[in-house]
Amino acid sequence: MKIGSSELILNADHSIYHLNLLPEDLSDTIITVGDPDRVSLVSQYFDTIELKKGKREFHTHTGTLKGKRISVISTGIGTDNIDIVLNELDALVNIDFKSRTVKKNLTSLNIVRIGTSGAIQPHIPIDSFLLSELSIGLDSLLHFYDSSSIQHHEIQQAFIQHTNWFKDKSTPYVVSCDEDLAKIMTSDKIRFGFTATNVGFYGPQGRTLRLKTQDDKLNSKLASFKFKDKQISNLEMETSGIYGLSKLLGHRAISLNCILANRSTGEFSAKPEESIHELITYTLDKLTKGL
Ligand code: R1P
Repeated sequence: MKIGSSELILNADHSIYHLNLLPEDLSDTIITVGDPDRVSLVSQYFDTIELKKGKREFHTHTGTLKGKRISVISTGIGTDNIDIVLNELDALVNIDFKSRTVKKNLTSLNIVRIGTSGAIQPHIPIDSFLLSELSIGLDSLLHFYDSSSIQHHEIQQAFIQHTNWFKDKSTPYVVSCDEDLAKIMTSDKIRFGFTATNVGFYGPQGRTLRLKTQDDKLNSKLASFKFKDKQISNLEMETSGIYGLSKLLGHRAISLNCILANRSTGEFSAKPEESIHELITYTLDKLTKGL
């Protein structure tokens, strides 16, 4: 079936609407970062850079490292942006832009997020690296898709019961990482975690500057939730969307977070740039050796 020009929007040069990329601009190994300035922090390690393109907060560099072609792209902040990035990355590989039809042979992308995050468990050290084994989406993104089959309903129900979840907010959804990619990307430097993704940085993550939140116990309810041996480890703003949409579209995704803050002890990293830099070199090393 032909996809209309209001649904799959292409720019004058036939690049995709927001990412501003052509199909040939993209590798099947993709690193996502939130901050557009972090794109060059990653690509500075490439042996060659063939492409630098951008539009809005979506900046992409594609190049090679030790013979491996990698694209690094910034997503900006939030699962609303993740909806755009994941759908457009998928369209670049799985939709024929000329015929506007879905290709017969689909490509599966390897997607690795390098992000920053705040821990909510006191034992998680500042500057440590966390791979989200699971993510609970407190945003509503996945509910706009036919996604029930990939949600972990048992964990969701237990969470709703434990937190007496708000009646005026969408149902939390739990999604998981790609286990094969997680195996490749892990080592004793990485701890596994259960990441909560929410729609904001302040109130939705229990931060109060001048505004009172609806429930001042939200973070402590998240931290005290336990499902078998799983406890929610950290808070950020993208992982649930990346995992949910990647799984639905047939891509492999993991999210690596550098823990810059600990919300339960009140600490913040004394060397955030250095720690992010270490996570970048760790990820590139694993990607070039393992994939
Ligand atoms: C908030 O400061 C931003 O930082 C975290 C949050 O998820 C949010 O996007 O991740 P990034 O460092 O990847 O942007």
